[in-house]
Amino acid sequence: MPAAKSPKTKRSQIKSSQGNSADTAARELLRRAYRTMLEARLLEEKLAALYRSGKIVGGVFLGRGQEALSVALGVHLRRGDIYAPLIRDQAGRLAFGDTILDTLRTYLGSSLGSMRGRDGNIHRGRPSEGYHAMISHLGAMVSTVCGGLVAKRFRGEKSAVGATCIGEGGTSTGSFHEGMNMAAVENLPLVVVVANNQYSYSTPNDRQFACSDLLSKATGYGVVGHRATGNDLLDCLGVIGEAVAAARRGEGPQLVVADLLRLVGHGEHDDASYIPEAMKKSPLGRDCLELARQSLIEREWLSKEEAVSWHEAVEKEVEETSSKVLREPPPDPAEEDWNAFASPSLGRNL
Ligand SMILES: Cc1ncc(C[n+]2csc(CCOP(=O)(O)OP(=O)(O)O)c2C)c(N)n1
Repeated sequence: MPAAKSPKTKRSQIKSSQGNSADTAARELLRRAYRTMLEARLLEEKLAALYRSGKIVGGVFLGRGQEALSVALGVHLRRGDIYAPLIRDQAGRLAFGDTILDTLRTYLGSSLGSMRGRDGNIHRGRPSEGYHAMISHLGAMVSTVCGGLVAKRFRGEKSAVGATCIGEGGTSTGSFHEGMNMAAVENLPLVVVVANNQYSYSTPNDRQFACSDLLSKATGYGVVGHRATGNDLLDCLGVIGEAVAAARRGEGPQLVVADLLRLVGHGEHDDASYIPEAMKKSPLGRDCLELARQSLIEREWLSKEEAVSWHEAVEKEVEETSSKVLREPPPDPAEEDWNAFASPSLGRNL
């Protein structure tokens, strides 16, 4: 039985000095992560506008303010890994290989999308590529990733990791407990990233859990804990990079807890008026995208001109893709052949 491991605090492994290949790799990783955050932000702004103009059916839940944490997990996963994103993980999804085109096709109900216009917005994935479609019931994805990892173990696939994200509210569910416990007992290469955005919808943390520090849950399960600053891209990349590497080395489940604030309502139907102004103005409320841009420019890893041209290019791509998808055909019920419970094309590589 492995001994309970104490939570760790890891600081960023990404240094600002320049001149060797490690620095070049760090620079490219940071630039790629920032560009992906920008894509997620501008894509979600478009989704919010489409929702308000009545073009999207169902809810729209955004990850504004959580892109640094989300992307940091997505960029550290690779082909053969399992990724189960949650509602605020547009940035992680894009980093894991999802596209602006397929995202818009799903939200706008195009029959040409991977969900063929049949499923709502965030419940999209490609299980055969290890990209799990989200189940709404909070905590459930911990178990689906554990199941996928056990399947890989049976097949003798040794180097894959499985990862999921969850809000702090989701850590209060029975599913989270069962999944974490199973991962710990089986010593699975699981990485769980907890975005502690202080509110579970409108419920504040003191009505959600009684421990003084969420990271102490790691000790309770006997897994390694890491702490990241949720709106600091460099820190998120360093800490999550270490957590993913440790899981890949066979060191068992890793729990990352990051404090931040979502800079929008729970969904686009919510104005977040329950979040106090003082909290919004505190360091927690600083915009991770703006901080990442400043940090890249200060290091001279991105010029101001490049930042502007990236913004314009992504905006253009989002606009053009949205116009194209709005003209695509909706699903035709008479043509449907996709079964509710099993489909030969799904599930081979869970
Ligand atoms: C088991 C379960 N209970 C309730 C809900 C409804 N619900 C969806 S999101 C949400 C709030 C989640 O809060 P948190 O886990 O902190 O994530 P955040 O929204 O803050 O990112 C709730 C209550 C659900 N999906 N599943």
